[in-house]
Parts: sequence; structure tokens; C-alpha cells
Amino acid sequence: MAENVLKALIFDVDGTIADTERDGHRVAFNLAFKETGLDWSWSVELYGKLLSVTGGKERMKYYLDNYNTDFKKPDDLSGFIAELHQLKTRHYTELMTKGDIPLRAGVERLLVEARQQGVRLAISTTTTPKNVEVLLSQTLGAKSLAWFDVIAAGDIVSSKKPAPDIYDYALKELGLDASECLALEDSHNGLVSSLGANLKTIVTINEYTDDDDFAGAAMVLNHLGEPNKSNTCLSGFSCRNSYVDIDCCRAIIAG
Ligand code: XBP
Ligand code: MG
Repeated sequence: MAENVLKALIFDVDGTIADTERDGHRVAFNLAFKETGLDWSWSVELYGKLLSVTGGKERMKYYLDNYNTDFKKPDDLSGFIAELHQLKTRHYTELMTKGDIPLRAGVERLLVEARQQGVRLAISTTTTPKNVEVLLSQTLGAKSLAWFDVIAAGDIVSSKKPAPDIYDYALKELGLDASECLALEDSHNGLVSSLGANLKTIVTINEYTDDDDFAGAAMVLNHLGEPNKSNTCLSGFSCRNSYVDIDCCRAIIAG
């Protein structure tokens, strides 16, 4: 059987491209709650529990149903949550323009190498398209948006991660088969989603996901590494170098 040839990398965003959850999204949610006059406040610890639900709107509903049942829900709860989420997104994009949250190790290097070697790039994320645009523009410059053939984000699909829909959508828009692509994720929900789309997947853990179940991942790493900053392979395939480069991605697909 012919070896599969790597045609595209599909990146998750939050927790994978950058550690945006604790000091980005969580802070933006709390700013929106405060501005709306709500006494809700998501601590670092509580937010780690709420991250089991992907999607900011869905996360707020989960919070009310499980952690703040005394809150008197308005008749139009979904409208109320949608408005709160728009406010949260405004705060998040403002926070991101401050540039305080950098790309994770190895991300820019792998993106640049992929482009140099003709490997296409795509994004599959639960977050809002606006959030992706501001994060990429802030960290890589506005031109970087054009690096990605597909930016599949947020409500473009009805079922969010761990459902495979967002990855299926990205593959369809890329016009590629899952066997020709590699996903990069950070969480259990993200991995279930990418595996559900039959994608081999590299996981880079972070402080919120280090205890997640990563069964089925091709590789689990502490980060993608740099030539001068070795990574640690926690499980699965190990690259020839102590950092993930395109050759390593090709070897995972070919295997
Ligand atoms: C992470 C998520 C998102 C963010 C919040 O997305 O689940 O919901 O936490 O962003 P991914 P929104 O790991 O798939 O990039 O409030 O815009 O949903
Ligand atoms: Mg993620």
C-alpha cells in the first residue's frame, strides 16, 4: 500500500497555538460578567472544570446549570447568553491586542516550515472567528490570516468539539482526505473530535489539560519544541529531533 503523503496541518487554537484560556478567555468572561453587573466570577480552578464544555455560550449555560442554580434565568436565556458572549468576545479581542499571550513553543517555526515545504495549513477551533483573527494578527501579523486555506471556527458547525464536525468541515473545505492531514490539539475534547474525523493527531498538553485522557493520540508532548528548546515526548511516536518538524509530521502520516 502506498505511503500517505502529508498535504496539510490542521491546528486547534486555544491551548495549542497559544495558552489563551487562563489569562485570556477566562479574564474576558469575568470582565463581561462585571460589566453586565453579574456577581459571577470564574476562578482559575473553576474555569478548569468549566473547560470540560467547549464553546463560550455552551460553557455559560453549563455554569448556570451546574454551579449557579440560584441565578434567576431570564425568559430569553439564549438571547441573554448570546449578548453576554458578544461582550466577552469584545473584551477578549481587546485583551489579545495587548499582545500579552505569546504563541506556544514551536508553533511559528512549524507554520513557517510547512509553508516553505508546500504543506497547506488550516484551523479547526471552537472559538469565535474574530478571536482567531485577532490572535493570528497580533502574534504573526495580519498577513498570516492568508496562510490558512481554511479557518473553521465556532458556530460554523452546529455540534462543537468533541463532535468531529469542525474537522470534517475543514477537510471538506480543504478537499483532502483525513489520511493526508495531521491535526494538532491540546485537550481530550479536541482529540476526540480530530480522531472522530479519522485524523492522526499530535497533542501538546498544557496546565489545564495535563490530566486529560489522550488515548489514540499519535504523540503526546509537553510542547512542539525548538532546536534550542527540547520537548519531552510523554507518549507515542517520537521524532528524530527533540522538536516537531515537518519531517516528523510526514513520518507520522506515513506510518
Ligand atoms: C476552546 C474553546 C473555546 C474557548 C472560548 O476552543 O472551547 O470555547 O474556550 O472561546 P479550541 P469562545 O480549543 O477548539 O480552540 O468563547 O469564543 O467559545
Ligand atoms: Mg484547544
